[in-house]
Amino acid sequence: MSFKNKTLGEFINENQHAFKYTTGELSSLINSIRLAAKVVNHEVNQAGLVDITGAAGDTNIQGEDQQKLDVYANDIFIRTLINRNIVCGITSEEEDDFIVVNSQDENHQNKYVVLIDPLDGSSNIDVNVSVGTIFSVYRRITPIGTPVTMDDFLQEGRHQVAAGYVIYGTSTMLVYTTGHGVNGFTLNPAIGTFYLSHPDMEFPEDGNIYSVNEGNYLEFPEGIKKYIKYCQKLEEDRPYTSRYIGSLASDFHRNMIKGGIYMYPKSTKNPKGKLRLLYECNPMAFIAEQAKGKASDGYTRILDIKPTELHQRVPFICGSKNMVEKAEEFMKEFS
Ligand code: AHM
Ligand code: MG
Repeated sequence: MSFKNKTLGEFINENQHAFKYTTGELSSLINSIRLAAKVVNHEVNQAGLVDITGAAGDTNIQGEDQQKLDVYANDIFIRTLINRNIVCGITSEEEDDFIVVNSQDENHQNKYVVLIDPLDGSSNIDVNVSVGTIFSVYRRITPIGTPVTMDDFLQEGRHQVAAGYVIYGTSTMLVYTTGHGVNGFTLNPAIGTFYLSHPDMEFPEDGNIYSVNEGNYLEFPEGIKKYIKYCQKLEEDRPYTSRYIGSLASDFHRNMIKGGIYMYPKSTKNPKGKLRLLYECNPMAFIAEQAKGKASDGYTRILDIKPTELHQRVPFICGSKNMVEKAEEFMKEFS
């Protein structure tokens, strides 16, 4: 990456015209997420200092309560989106219910809703492993001028107009799509600017990485067990390897670059799967399809599932097209 690379701000401006509703609202929205991501990144990078500066739940030197990072990230994203007056509603993995946002004139004129998992994989923070933010954007379906309703949030994933993730890792990256391919931007922390580092990202059609929490193996459906055994069987076309971070954005990101499959099937412990359809699976599925990959619950395309509740969980299989199709074959035959 050099200073010849485009910045995220330049990229957003240049690609605004490619979006069918060209009011600039979606660009402002992505810009707000970019800003909030930088603020959260700064805080996540301080996490290792917690023993020195005080743990979450403690009171800091100014007498303010220190927040847990996931609560902090939630506040930052929600406040940034509300303050910039560009969305009509927000729902978050950290909130029980959706938030109705009034535009400045209190007239509910904005068109977009944002669904967000502000700090996914947050149990990894204590051990200095990457965490992420995952976001998803839809156009409201209820009339402009009225408050948003649950229907605006419970849209099938195929109606997303944008989705993306941020990884707070060895480098901080923002990867997103507005339905015209997937592009990745890396933060230069010295100057606080994201640069286009990964243009036109695509999953290789095939891969050799499978990512799953094998601690739950005995509880998995038969089709998944058989697929895992298939991955482990050493044959000429299958020198597979297992990689699992336990932080969805990072596992997905690695698999998109190298070729692989991520699975969070249902199990006795999580009878519907663990991951949330609205905050985790739909945005990742949209990005995966835009990057020529696939995402399914084992039988059905994730983006075609009609959500019935905000915090709904679904089994999730996502990654290189041929690998996901193979896992689906095993599900059809054995589960
Ligand atoms: P969270 O939303 O509570 O952080 O859980 C989601 C995370 C994903 O990032 C990750 O892929 C998965 O949970 C790991 O779960 P497990 O520890 O059960 O393997
Ligand atoms: Mg999560």
